[in-house]
Amino acid sequence: MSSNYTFTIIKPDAVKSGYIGEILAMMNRGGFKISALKMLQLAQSEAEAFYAVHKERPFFGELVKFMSSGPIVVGILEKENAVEDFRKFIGATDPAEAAEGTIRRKYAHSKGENAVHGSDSDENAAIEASFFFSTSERF
Ligand code: FUP
Repeated sequence: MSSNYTFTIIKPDAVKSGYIGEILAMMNRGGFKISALKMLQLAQSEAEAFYAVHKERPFFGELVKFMSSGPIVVGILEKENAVEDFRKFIGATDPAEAAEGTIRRKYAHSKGENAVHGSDSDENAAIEASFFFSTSERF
């Protein structure tokens, strides 16, 4: 059975462009309920730890640099079938391939600076949510 939450990040590009409010509103309208939320900036070492699964990929260095370059907003979103539905809702990794009406189509500029993150499995949603939130910060 799939769990009912996913983990999201509004990335530095979208925060810098002033899209926090619009993106959160879009998530709400899409049926995702915010059950945890905070704004912070990752240290380089924290970004490396969060993206450790990608450490062999050629873009790892750039990804870490970008994700620690400015403030981000992290959150937990609740909905039935949250992980799969949210992946569809944000669109393809490359905004040029993201479907009309998705968050990345609307707010992302490139494959690297692509506005938002969404967990790719229930297992990763649990790992990522607990990376940022203690139990007293989850509602
Ligand atoms: P996604 O799950 O859609 O975020 O995409 P991936 O798991 O393929 O990639 C993880 C992160 O690596 C993306 F958010 C952006 C970054 N990335 C790049 O910087 N360059 C690439 O060519 C592919 C991904």
